[in-house]
Amino acid sequence: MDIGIVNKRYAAEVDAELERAISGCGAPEPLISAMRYSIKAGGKRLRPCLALGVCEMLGGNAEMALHLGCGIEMIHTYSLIHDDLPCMDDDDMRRGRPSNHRVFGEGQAVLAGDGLLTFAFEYMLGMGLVHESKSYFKAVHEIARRAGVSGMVAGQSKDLECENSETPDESALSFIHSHKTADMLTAAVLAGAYSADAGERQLLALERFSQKMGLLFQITDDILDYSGDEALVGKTLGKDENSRKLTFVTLYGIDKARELAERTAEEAKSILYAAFGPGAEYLVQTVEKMLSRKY
Ligand code: GRG
Repeated sequence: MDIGIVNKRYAAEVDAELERAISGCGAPEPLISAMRYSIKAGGKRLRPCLALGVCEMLGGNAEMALHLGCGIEMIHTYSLIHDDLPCMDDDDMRRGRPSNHRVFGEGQAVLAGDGLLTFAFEYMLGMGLVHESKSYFKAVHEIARRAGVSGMVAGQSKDLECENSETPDESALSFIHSHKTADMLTAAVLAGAYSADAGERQLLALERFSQKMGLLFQITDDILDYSGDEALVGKTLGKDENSRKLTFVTLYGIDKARELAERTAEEAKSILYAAFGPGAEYLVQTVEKMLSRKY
């Protein structure tokens, strides 16, 4: 399997479905343009690809995974728009182009984020009425929980609280990455699993795997902020150190952060081999790609 080819196929399906959904969402101008601007800004589509990849790995219903994956991508995109606002990370660039509020103004950017978040659930629940599957609704509940006040929003809140903190705090860092970053990746993996009616043991193994993958993703994100290529990453780099943000690089240094990334990738793969054997090739390659990512 060549994961690059597989993900290209998934991303094309996701792009087409997102465009179809957003076109019919009923938002007026300029709200619709602001929502579409960020949705179509060229993200990696990592989360919907994960949902589709896990669903295919377990022989599930690809339509369900596509609908859940697109909802997750809308939620992810809202979080990026809000994260870039001056009251949060204050970033001028995202996905290689000016961030949403730089183009549409702060008010419309807040609303584009609100719109994507709310529409994500309108869309996923609407599709749920077509699928009529209890597992699908379990997935929507899981997504809501992991995006919300005990998930990504909680992680972002702690992250803001820890900015400029004088004392490095490992437990705060662990809380931040596991909620701000890993929860939405976990939601995507579990959405794929629910689309395949996965059993408890598979769900548990995938949850454990996703937490490791989320940790790996955050460490590589912090490494890219320290030593990545701005043109490839598509956003302003070096901000973590300048704003004395709590990250794996500011806490442990670059060499230890790289070591930790490698160890975490091995741990993630071990969970996969133990639970799924060679059938987990898609996720194994995802981990390897994440470890060496340049953007
Ligand atoms: C505003 C509630 C709220 C949350 C914001 C997304 C986020 C939480 C913060 C962004 C800061 C950050 C770098 C988080 C690390 C993980 C992350 C979400 C990175 C961006 O995801 P990618 O690389 O982005 O998958 P693309 O653009 O490819 O989709």
